[in-house]
Amino acid sequence: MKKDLEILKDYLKEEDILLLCHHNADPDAVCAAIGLKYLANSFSKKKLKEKNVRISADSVSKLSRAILTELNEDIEIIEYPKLPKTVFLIDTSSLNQITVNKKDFLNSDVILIDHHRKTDLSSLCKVLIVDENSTSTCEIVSDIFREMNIYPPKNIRTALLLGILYDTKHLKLAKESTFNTISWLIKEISFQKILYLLSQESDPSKRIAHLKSCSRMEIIDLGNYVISISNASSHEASCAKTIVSIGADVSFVVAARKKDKEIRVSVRSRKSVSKKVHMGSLMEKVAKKLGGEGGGHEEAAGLNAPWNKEISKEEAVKEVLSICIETLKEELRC
Ligand SMILES: [Mn+2]
Repeated sequence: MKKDLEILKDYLKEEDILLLCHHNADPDAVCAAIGLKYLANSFSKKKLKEKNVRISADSVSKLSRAILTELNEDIEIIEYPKLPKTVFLIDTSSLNQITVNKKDFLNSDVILIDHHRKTDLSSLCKVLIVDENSTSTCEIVSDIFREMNIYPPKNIRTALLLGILYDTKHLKLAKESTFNTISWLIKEISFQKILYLLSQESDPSKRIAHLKSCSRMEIIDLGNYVISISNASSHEASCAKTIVSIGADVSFVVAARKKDKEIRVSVRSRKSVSKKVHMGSLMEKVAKKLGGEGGGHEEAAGLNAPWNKEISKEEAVKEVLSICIETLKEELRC
C-alpha cells in the first residue's frame, strides 16, 4: 500500500484529471469520486495553477442525484467524455460499464480504484488499487485518506459515509474494519441524517418492474437449488434481488431494450450457492460465451452482451438465459 500511495499521490498531483464512474453511478461510485476530487485538489505540482478535476458518468442513479444536490457537488453527465492523460476509474469492474472512446482510453494513464473482482479491465490500467475484501470503494478511499494522514472536512466525510452505508446495505455487510473506518469518519456527523439521506421511497417504475419480473418468472428446480429466470425492461438488478428475497437460490433477470444494441443480465444469489460458485466469475464466463463483458461480487453480478437484432427480443432473452443456466449447471456440476 505504501508504495501504491506514493504513485497514487503523483497521479493526484496532475493538473488535468477525470474521475470516471460507471453507468447509472450509484452513491458508492459518486461519493468515492467526491472524496478523490477533494484529495486531488489538495495536491498540486505548482501551487498557484488552477487544477481541472472533473467527475463524470454517462448516467447517475436517482439516489445519487439527490445526494449530489444535498452535498452541493457537480458531476458531468456525458457519453464519451474528453479524456485527459490521467483518468481515475471508480467502482467499475468492466469496460462495458463506461461509455468512452476506447482508443483515447488506451492512451490515458488509468488508475483503477475498486472493490469488485478483477477482470480483463485491470490489464488496461496503469495502477490498480483494488481490494475485493473491502465493502465499498468509499471505504478504500477513506483508508487512502487515513494512510495519507489527511482528515477530510465534514461534507467529504458525509459523502464517504453515504457510500459505505449504501454499499453495505445500511451496515448489514459491514466488517470489523468498516466500523473502525466509520468511527473515524463520523465526528460531528449525525448517523440518522446519513440514513435519512439514503432512504428513498422506491419509485413507482421500480415497483412495477419488480411485479412484472415476478409474473414472468420461470422456476427451474436443480434438486438442491431453486433457480429463477425472468426478464424486465429496466431495474433488472433490483428485480433479481427481489426474486432472491422471496425464495429463489439464484435469480437471473435479463433486460433487452429495443433502443439498446445490447442485452444486460443481472444475477443475485444466496450464500448457499455463492460459496460454491462466485457470481462475478460466473457472469464473466457467460459473457465470454456471448462476446460481452461481465463481472461483480460473490452474490451480485451482471453482464452486458451485444444483441444481434436479427433475432427477436424473445429469442435473444431465451438464448441468454439458457447459456446462464447451462454455465451455472457446469459450475455446480449438476
Ligand atoms: Mn461499490
